[in-house]
Amino acid sequence: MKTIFSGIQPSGTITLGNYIGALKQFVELQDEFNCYFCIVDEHAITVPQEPQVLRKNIRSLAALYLAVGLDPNKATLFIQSEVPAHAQAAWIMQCITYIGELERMTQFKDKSAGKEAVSAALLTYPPLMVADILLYGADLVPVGEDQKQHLELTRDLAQRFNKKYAEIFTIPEPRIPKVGARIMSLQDPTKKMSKSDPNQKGFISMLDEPKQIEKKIKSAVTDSDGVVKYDVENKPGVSNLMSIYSILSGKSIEELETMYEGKGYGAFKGDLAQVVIDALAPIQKRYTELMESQELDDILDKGAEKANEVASKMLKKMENAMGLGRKKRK
Ligand code: ATP
Ligand code: LTN
Repeated sequence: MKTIFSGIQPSGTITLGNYIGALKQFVELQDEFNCYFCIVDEHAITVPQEPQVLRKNIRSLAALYLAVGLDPNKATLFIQSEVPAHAQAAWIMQCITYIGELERMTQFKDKSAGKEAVSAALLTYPPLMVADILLYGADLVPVGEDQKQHLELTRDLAQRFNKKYAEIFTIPEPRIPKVGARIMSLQDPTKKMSKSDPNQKGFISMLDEPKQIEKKIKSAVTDSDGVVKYDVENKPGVSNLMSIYSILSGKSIEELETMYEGKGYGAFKGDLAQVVIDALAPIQKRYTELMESQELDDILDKGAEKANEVASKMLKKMENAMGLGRKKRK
């Protein structure tokens, strides 16, 4: 059975973009693969986080992973900081990474642009992600389009290590969905929808109430020609809304174009809001139940135990290969 690893940052409540680009795939994959899904809190602290808010977001993300349909009997769900091998392996990976490689990462450029104080960890973020993936021998990494460059670096570093020290790493492949790999901001359809966007109107959170969803979709930026047609280049706003509609309803883009021929954006947006509300309602219900239960902690405890077992073995192999410390007896 092939292995899958993926992670989401607890940097806010996850958005419809995270769901469509990542989480939705996770659920589809858990039957066929040996899956590890991680709440990457150590990645989240590369930018300032309020401790109480971070705690809350970690728990909330765990509940959402389960609420969308992740089954803890099939997949391992755990919190990154509860498995120390991640930070340890990240240090090792940093030692074989060139600064130039990190400075080229678009996520670093985007997140550091215009900021006065940028943490060193924002730059060294990718080797931690590389460590996450390689520790579990992942074959496949389901992510949205924005993570493609980080996956390329992961492959490069795995190959570099294998060549220089010992052939211990599997070279992972990204798994990017064909549709919905990049859901755009509702306020600026040239920017990806992001949970840490200071403009709340730009994203739909998985926990938004029906009224908020309706409001956000109604005020989504479109264009002035009033035609519901998929054309990313000239009609990025409408095309983005159509992608969301298509993925959540199962209707094809062509079907949507026919359905809304001559109807304008009002009707289209109204229906889309309902589609989103209906898709999120059962998830939100299950989420509330989970947040109130003890089940969540039991699942995370078990997940951390299993992850620690697997990750510490690989970390030992890495340390041995590099000659760190004394040779491990077992
Ligand atoms: P942040 O705003 O804090 O940087 P984010 O919303 O970009 O966070 P991540 O936690 O970095 O989300 O990403 C989790 C997963 O969701 C990744 O696989 C990422 O590729 C995917 N993803 C994030 N944003 C989108 C989007 N707009 N469309 C599709 N997939 C996305
Ligand atoms: N960098 C990713 C989150 C992330 C991740 C991972 C994704 C951290 N570690 C390992 C896949 C595999 C992001 O910003 N979306």
